[in-house]
Amino acid sequence: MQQILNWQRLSAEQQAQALRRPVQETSTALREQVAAIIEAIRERGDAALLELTARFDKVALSQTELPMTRVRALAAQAPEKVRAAIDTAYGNIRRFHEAQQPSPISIDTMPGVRCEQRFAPMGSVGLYIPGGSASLPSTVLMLGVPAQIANCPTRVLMSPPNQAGELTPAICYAAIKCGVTSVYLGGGAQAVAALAMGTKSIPAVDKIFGPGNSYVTEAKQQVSQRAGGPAIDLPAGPSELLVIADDSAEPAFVAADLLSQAEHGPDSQVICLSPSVALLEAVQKELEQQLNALPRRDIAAQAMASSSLIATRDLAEAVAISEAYAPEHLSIQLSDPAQWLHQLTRAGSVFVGHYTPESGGDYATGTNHVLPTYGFARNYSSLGLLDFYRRYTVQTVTPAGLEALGSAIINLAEEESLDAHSRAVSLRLDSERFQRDRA
Ligand code: HSO
Ligand code: ZN
Repeated sequence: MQQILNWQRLSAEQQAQALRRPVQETSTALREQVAAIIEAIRERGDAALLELTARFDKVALSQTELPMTRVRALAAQAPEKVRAAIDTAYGNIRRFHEAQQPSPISIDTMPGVRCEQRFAPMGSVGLYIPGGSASLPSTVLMLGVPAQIANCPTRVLMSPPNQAGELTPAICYAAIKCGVTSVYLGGGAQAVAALAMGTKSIPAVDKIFGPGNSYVTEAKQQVSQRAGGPAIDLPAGPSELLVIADDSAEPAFVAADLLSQAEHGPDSQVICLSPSVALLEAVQKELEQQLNALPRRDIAAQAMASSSLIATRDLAEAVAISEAYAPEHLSIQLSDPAQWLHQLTRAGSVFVGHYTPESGGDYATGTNHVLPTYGFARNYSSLGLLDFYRRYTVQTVTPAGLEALGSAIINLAEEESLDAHSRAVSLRLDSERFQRDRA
């Protein structure tokens, strides 16, 4: 049975232990293995990718591409129920992300000096969809919809093949809805390397998006550090959920939410904080009952081993713990959630009240489920439309503007002993052309 800890009675070391995230594998061995895979793809491209797919995914493919004609045919096989669900999720994700459209800015910082901020879509994006124990059409939507709204011209999807050497109808249906431009088969570090450097069949992309295991994460880090390498979205890690609940919470709802994240993987972490020991005891009972009924109970049980139920002095203490932990998902099942919401900013995504299950955000409310984990909610943002754009600036100075600004530029250039900088101004101000144009 899940233990209940009393925060006030724990030593500082025990408190840290209760919130310690499961160690992520970042050994030298992992780094070297990933570097070798990247090198193999760089040297031998498609041939290496096909070999690694045969070795790791146990599928012998004759080509890396899943042609769009085949993607369309597979999409047509998706059951009606699945298509309708994807349609609903797609609509909400689209509405929420369309509202995030950035507006260009243009202001005169002083007369004759105009500054602009503009946005341009990433030219080509690689959308990586992990394989593993669950197929994730929802992740296709979370990456594909913003890429489609931003109108990135090249939108490449890559995912490890199933045993038939293809992708599931649901993944294909979601890919078609998002207007993915091409689909390639491959997973792990080798897929990331192929997207980063390109092969004969796969185009190199400007930015790679998507969650994955420790190999994928390490590969994304390594390729982004190469000269001319792609940008990457955010450091992804195992899924997390922190619930803050009071006496008004429904123990069965809380337990169900905790288990929904625990079932992702043995390294997922879930935490429940409450000032009510009675509530925690009821959650504890519910966890036991609900866990036994789950097909993925073995995975969830392993995750529960590094998870905790914690009794806090009051809600303010629970809020402080959550802010320090910075969870990927934060659920507040409280009688007056609005009272606490404004204090809770360090989370990837917040789920408010008794009727907002965390799985709602995973699939269909409209928010993005690609979120900072592992404490990165402290200093990284949730994935959104802006991540599919580059932001850049433009400035235009008129003769009158340069006359007004000139001395500031010249004096700063002199302070920095950069003569050519200063001359680029004085030469203009002293020119005959300036005398003519100023008039
Ligand atoms: N909770 C996961 C996303 C997901 N859940 C996909 C189900 N499918 C990370 O936010
Ligand atoms: Zn989930």
